[in-house]
Amino acid sequence: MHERRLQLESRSAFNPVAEGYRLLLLTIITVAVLFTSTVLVLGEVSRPNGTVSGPVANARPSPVSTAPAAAAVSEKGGTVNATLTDMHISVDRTSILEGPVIFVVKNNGAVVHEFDVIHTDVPEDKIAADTTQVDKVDETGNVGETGEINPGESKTFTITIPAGHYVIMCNEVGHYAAGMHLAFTVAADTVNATLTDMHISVDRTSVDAGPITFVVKNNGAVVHEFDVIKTDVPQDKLPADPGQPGKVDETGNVGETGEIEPGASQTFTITIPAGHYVIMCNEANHYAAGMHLDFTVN
Ligand SMILES: [Cu+2]
Repeated sequence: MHERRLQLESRSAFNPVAEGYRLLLLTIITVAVLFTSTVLVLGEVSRPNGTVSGPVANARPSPVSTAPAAAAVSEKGGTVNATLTDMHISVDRTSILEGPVIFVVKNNGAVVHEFDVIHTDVPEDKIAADTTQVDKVDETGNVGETGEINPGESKTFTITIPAGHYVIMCNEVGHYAAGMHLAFTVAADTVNATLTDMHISVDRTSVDAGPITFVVKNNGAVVHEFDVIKTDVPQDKLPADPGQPGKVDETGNVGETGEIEPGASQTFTITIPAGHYVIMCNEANHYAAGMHLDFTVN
């Protein structure tokens, strides 16, 4: 009996046909498993959101989606993403070029918070107490805010604020004192100009559209001015002003300093569209003497 069982086992184990089918089946299964794994791994890697499926990611409201539209209007400003926790404010940038600013604020804390933007020269941790409200600070200079945000929720607002120093804070009772504040800077997009007898020099001849601040210094010995003219005419081809000898036509003037005494400076900010401009001094005979240059707003 023992011998017979051995015979049966050995007969089935060494059956060449059965062995052939078994190897073929194993090979098919192995190839199928490898192929499926490869497809799964590649699919996972090529998906930007990792394991989050496309439909779920798309269903989630995306507050940042408003950014491209605003960016098309102006190259200045942009989006600031902020996160509120108990008790801290974090932002993905602490300065921005003057222009429309979109604040996208998420409350990741367990309690209600708010997000206030205050225009002030006071350092972030030196805002005065509000004399009428216990454990709150004075909101003088508030230029924009979310209002209260519930835990887990987001709010977005857009403001165009001038260059300067700002404090961002939460003014829920006790939250400022607990540390919910930070300094924020809006920087002017500045063109520095120097006037001499008889030349204008600038540190840049092109800027992006949006607010531009001209800082103009008269280093000459006589009075000069600084005029910005929107025109398709080249810098040295402005027509003469028939009514004023020695001066040129100022049609298209979008901003100027007025007269600047020797040694003095003047600053002005204008928001002008893309195009070609001529910058010049129109004191009598100064244009003809060479006080002009081409300027481009992109
Ligand atoms: Cu001049």
